[in-house]
Amino acid sequence: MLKEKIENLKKQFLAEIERVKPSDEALFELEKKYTGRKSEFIAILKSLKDLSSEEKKQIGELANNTKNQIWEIIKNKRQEISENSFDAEKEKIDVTIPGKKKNAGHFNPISLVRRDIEDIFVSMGYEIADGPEVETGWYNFDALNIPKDHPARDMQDTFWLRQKVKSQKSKVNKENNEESLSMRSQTSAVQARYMEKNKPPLRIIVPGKCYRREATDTTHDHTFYQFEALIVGENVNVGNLKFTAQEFFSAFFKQNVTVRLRPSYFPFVEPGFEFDISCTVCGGKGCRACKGGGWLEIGGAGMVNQNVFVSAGYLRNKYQGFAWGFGLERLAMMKYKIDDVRLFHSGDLRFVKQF
Ligand code: FA5
Repeated sequence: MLKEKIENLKKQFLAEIERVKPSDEALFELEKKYTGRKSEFIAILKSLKDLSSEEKKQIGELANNTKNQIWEIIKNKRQEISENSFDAEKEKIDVTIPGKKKNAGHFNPISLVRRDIEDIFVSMGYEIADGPEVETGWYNFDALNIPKDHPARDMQDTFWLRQKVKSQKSKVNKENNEESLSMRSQTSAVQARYMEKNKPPLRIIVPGKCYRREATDTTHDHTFYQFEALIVGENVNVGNLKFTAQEFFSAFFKQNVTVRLRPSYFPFVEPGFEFDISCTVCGGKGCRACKGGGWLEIGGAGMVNQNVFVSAGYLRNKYQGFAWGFGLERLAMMKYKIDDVRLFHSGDLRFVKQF
């Protein structure tokens, strides 16, 4: 009877191992079920003790053989699984299939130009300074020698905010002791801010965003970038200004660019200049970018007015300095031959992706 039981167990095992999907877990479960401590097989082996020695020998041998066969079958199945686990068909790589293109971000031309400018000036020993885009009337105008009723203020009429702040020294607003905030219209606003906290000699550039209420055209946008330069020392002159600008433009355009200084008026400089460079889109012949003139107005410049030094807390006539405020987009337009400033903020990916 035990003999039949063993043979039935074997048959049952063989049928079951054919049915299960071979996996390490499934084989472990089968091994446990048929030969584990709590298996029927072990129960049979334990009951051998009640048999005669002849039967013990016979059944014992059969049980052991059967158990060994089960183990052998399981062992072979395990071997098969490990051999088949590498599926050459699944694993093969077709190196000729075109790869998936990764969309990498890249810099906007304004950032590219800004980084170039910063590199050049840092190599000339300048510090890069910064200031807020929401600015008080004091720093954007009054400290720059532009009092409230001065016409130069209208030229840069900008976006005013409703919020008012405690007046910062502005004589005009002393009565009610508060003044309006606006989006700064020029990076010159950083001049007095920086000088209040730093004593000469100093050399800074201030790249940053400016805002103006403009009727926009190919060279004017409502939001644009300028970069200010400010040098203050005891012996600074217009020659230094022109030389520095020329050094910068040659490095920036990697070619000789013609510079033109025209007398102009900005209340915060004396003397003051309008600063032009030859149009690099058309080489000076005249095109849409330079509105046919061959020159592109890059910015304003001049020797710092002593009133600005006084507003910043310096002694009158102790120092001299030069300053300029150049348009960043205008430089980018020339460098990359772009003929409309409004493209920079258009959000048009066809434009941005070209850089
Ligand atoms: C100024 O803003 C003065 N703060 C510059 C200055 C600094 C003069 C230091 C003296 C000493 P202006 O308004 O001309 O000046 O602007 C300077 C430059 O900013 C322009 O030449 C132009 O390149 C750029 N810019 C001005 N307005 C716009 C605009 N709406 N869109 C694009 N670029 C502009």
